[in-house]
Amino acid sequence: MPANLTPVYYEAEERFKKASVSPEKIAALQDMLRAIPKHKGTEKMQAGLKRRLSRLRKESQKKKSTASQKPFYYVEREGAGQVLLCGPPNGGKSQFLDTLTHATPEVADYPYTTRRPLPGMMPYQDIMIQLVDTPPLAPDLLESWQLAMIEQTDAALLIFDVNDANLLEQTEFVLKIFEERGISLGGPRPSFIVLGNKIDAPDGESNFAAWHDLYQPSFQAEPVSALSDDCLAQLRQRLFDVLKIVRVYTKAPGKKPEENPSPYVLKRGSTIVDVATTVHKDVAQSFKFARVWGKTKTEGQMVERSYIVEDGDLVELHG
Ligand SMILES: Nc1nc2c(ncn2[C@@H]2O[C@H](COP(=O)(O)OP(=O)(O)OP(=O)(O)O)[C@@H](O)[C@H]2O)c(=O)[nH]1
Ligand SMILES: [Mg+2]
Repeated sequence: MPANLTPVYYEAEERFKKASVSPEKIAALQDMLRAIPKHKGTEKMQAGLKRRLSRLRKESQKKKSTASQKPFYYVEREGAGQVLLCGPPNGGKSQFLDTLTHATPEVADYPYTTRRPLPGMMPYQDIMIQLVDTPPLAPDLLESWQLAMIEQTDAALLIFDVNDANLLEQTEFVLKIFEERGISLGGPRPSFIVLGNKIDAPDGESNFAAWHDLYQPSFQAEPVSALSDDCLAQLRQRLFDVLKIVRVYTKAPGKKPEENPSPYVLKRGSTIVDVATTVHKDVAQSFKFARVWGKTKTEGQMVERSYIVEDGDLVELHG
């Protein structure tokens, strides 16, 4: 039986091959395990991955007890997707985590407040998106795990304070370390949203405009204020869009849909067969056709195996 490995799996495998230290290898292996389709054809591969993972964990435990290592942080993905909050000191990263989630990070009007990553869950309609606050990207305390976390996340908010006297140095620094590490602001993963924050402050808008004009060949920044409800509402929507995910609801054949069904969350571009695989490997194996109620497919239209699901589709899987 073909393994049908997904692009997410191959991307994690690539990271595993490139990883030079155990924590990065462990993180990549965990992602491979999560991304591998769960069916009979991959059982051996799954077992192999688990064995490698357990060996690496044991090795790194041993190393920890024998050598005093620098800390390495990694935040396990939860919910519909992970968005990392990163950027220079004092830009407002923790402020966004504080306002958009129930987490309670330290927010302070001086740089270098945040010392380790802190996750929080942001409700978006009927799903949860994980936001992760991180320590600042700054020359004097940059750690390689900070860049590893950026490489491994689904999407990132890169936040600058447009009124900071060091804004240009900060921007140059971030562009330099990203380039050295091969992280592209226009790449497919992670997808970036670059924010020019604190436009509510005096001269905030004109400072944003000058900075935006200077750097727009390298990236497109968006003006924002963490203190504005309008900005925050738009940002929630942008975070959902940038994750490139779709929500699909299922119902049993011939029955009415549930009252408040929880959606299955899939990558944009997934097919109806991917939905069946996500629901259960048995469903995928016996899958014959589906009926779909959605924005473009109405009234239970029958669809083929290659049908690409859309956000909000309600599907009935027939075996
Ligand atoms: N006026 C204004 N102040 C803001 C805004 N966003 C954040 N702040 C303030 O800016 C200061 C720094 O915010 P933090 O969220 O702690 O910044 P940070 O990026 O987490 O800083 P580090 O953890 O040191 O990297 C705090 O006093 C915030 O209240 C904004 O949109 N407008
Ligand atoms: Mg902070």
